[in-house]
Amino acid sequence: MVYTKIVSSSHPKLAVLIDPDKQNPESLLALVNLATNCKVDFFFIGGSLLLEKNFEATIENIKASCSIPVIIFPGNNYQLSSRADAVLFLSLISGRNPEYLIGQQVVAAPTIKRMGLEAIPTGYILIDGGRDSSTSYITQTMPIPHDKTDLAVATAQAGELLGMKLIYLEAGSGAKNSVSAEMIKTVKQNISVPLIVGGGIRTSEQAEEICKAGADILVVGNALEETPGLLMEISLALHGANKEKR
Ligand code: 1GP
Repeated sequence: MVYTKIVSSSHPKLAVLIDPDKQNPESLLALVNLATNCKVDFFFIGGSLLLEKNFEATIENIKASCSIPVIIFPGNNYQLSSRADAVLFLSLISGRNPEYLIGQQVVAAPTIKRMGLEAIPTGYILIDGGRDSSTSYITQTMPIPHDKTDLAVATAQAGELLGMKLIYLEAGSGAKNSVSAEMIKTVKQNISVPLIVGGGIRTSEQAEEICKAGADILVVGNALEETPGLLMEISLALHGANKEKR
């Protein structure tokens, strides 16, 4: 079970986000090999808007090339596959759009059950990352302002009380500013489920700061497209943050 792996230790874990539309088989294989060398813990796969029909094939290719678990990070209810190891069953709890709080989930649930796919209930919280995000536009929801830590904490607590097993603080893919260390630290102190943090992470220093603040899983996507070498730096930074946590 993927969730068991997530909670099995308090070491910060590293997830690489793969947007299937941005990969071809060669670039995917290179990324998978790099991720294996960098001891990446999970692949997240999905996107706000997928136009190419290679979602399934991308998962299949990853599974054929490595043993890193593939977790679907769905932009909508079409992004499901029985070949994946799990799906983040997201509810956008920072928003007030019923379609992304429960509507998409109702459509997806029978398929997930039929596939026997592990679904991990996840409270998805969008934080202002300093620029308009695709998530905000597609879901027609407002992010929580970057400095409103109290709102992020209350939202995360509500998610936990509703039974969500993970909380995801998301600054949006390609965010100018990642979620602040102060917000991560305060949210983490006020919940007891693992915390995922992503959006706009471009340096190993940022990664280290985010893990020290309390993130259990760090998600990196965009930055690796331009600078694949960053993955090794982030992986080493995580191990450093890990030593200080212990
Ligand atoms: C976005 O949190 C992820 O959903 C990753 O963001 O692409 O900015 O790394 P980046």
